[in-house]
Amino acid sequence: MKLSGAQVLADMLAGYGVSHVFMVPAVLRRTFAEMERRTKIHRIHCHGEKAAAYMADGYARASGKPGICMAQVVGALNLAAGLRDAYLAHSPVIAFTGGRDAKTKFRKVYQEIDDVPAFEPVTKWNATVDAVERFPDMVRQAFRVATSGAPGPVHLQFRGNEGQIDQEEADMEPLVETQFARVPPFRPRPDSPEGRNFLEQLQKAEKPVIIAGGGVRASGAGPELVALAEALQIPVATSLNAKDCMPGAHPLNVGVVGSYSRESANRVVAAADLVCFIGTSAGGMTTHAWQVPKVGVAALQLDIEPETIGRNYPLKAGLLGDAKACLSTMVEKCDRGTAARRSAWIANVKGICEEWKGKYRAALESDAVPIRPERICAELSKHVPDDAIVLSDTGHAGMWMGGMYDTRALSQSFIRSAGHLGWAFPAGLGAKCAAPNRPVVTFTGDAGLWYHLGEIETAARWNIAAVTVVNNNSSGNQSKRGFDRAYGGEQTAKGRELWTYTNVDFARVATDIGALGIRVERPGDFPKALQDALKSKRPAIIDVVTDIEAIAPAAVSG
Ligand SMILES: Cc1ncc(C[n+]2csc(CCOP(=O)(O)OP(=O)(O)O)c2C)c(N)n1
Repeated sequence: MKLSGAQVLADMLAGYGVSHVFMVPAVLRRTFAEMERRTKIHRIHCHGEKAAAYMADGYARASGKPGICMAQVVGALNLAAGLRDAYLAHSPVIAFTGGRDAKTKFRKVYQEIDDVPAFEPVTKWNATVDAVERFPDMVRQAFRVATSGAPGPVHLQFRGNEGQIDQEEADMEPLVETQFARVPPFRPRPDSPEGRNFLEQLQKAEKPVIIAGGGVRASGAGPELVALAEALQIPVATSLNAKDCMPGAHPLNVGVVGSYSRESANRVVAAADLVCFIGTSAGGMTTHAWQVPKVGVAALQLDIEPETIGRNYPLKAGLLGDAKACLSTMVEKCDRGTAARRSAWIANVKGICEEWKGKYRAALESDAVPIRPERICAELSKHVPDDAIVLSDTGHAGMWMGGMYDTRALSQSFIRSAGHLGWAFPAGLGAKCAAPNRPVVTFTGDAGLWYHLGEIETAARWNIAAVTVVNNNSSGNQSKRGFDRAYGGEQTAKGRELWTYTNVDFARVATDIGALGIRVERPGDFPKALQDALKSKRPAIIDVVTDIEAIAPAAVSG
């Protein structure tokens, strides 16, 4: 069949179930024309390539389907910068850029450099499409790599600064492998002596803890995680990335462990005699730089990626497989009678969790004005709907939400920035595109919102009805502690100019741009503001005026 590259690409994206693509023009223009003629794909054009990448990332993490973002040659590195969070978070984002043409390269072509190397550290696969006949196999491979194993970003550079190769024709078949249209394409389930040994070790332990990570989330293994924890009476700590894999209110959930964490989780993990890592690379954030748990603790690890198993903690047993498949086998095969040997440990764990609640109750219920961020988190725990997707920015936002926010049910999702300030607002817009029928609520600081403020216009133009809650303390006050340290105790008054901003009412800014803006100055007004924003079915910014002196508790090591 003679088809143009543009026709093949449009048909294949539609075939893989892509509903939105995110970009800054001009790239693959003929493909966009064919999308309009041949598909129902929405073409969301943004105010910056980094925001486009973050939207694709939010789309991917909310749905498990690859998120697509694009840039022409001069915007390519802006797009690459935006892939870094997806790479850190194992998010299946596929980036298309325009690139060099063999006929003109090395002649000082306008706007052109060799972009391909810059994509190398932020992708699982980084390739060029130089002949139009290659569109079908390269696009299929992009989806295969993005979704399989530990998922992650892929980059394809199309020949021509705007990817003009898409106008060329060849005999091509737009074949689609729907198995790779979402994560995970495979669910390996070993029924092996290793699997049995893994379960035995877990059952034998008297003071075990499970640390669940993003692999549990990607695998959709929350229900199986809860079932195993209940069957064997094992407490669960999650990484920040896996916070939604067990309801926060569940009596066996001790909270988020690591650096942006809850004290009870770090204390329980530090006291455990066996740590079972599931779907987590046991990296620096989740282990508070390998202090919680200490290296040397008896450990088990289950993961989909062989090279992750045992990388950071020597193991008593490792298991290669899909979290959902392996956990469901363990639920089937486990000996519930062994739970009794953990009753003293469970009582101890419950005491630690109660102590945490007692310690932070006053802050979580605080009526103080300016508002305490802990109170916003507590209100979100109570009032976001049962089917909501909640996103959090990084830095202080990650600390506040990691420690103080709880999901109520497995039907709620939680997605966090893997380290980039400013990620959450555009990612929330992408999440809303992926799940238009679910409420989306994003929590960010004002410094986080400033990064991509222009995307309020994108949200208004497309009526992407995500709600964004801004912890507005007119500063990036997470930096306060670090600058105090740098000044050798307490910073000078002038030192504050390193992390403070002017006081801006983001509700007014949002209203001017065409979104709904609500300013909240008293904590009691927050629930109604959230309800009004969700009911409006419009993009909304809730600007919450908070206390610049409020600093999140630092992680404990034991
Ligand atoms: C891309 C990027 N640059 C810098 C940082 C470092 N950083 C982390 S938190 C933060 C300030 C956060 O300010 P805001 O979002 O307003 O939250 P607040 O600390 O005021 O609660 C900065 C600069 C980062 N995480 N990512």
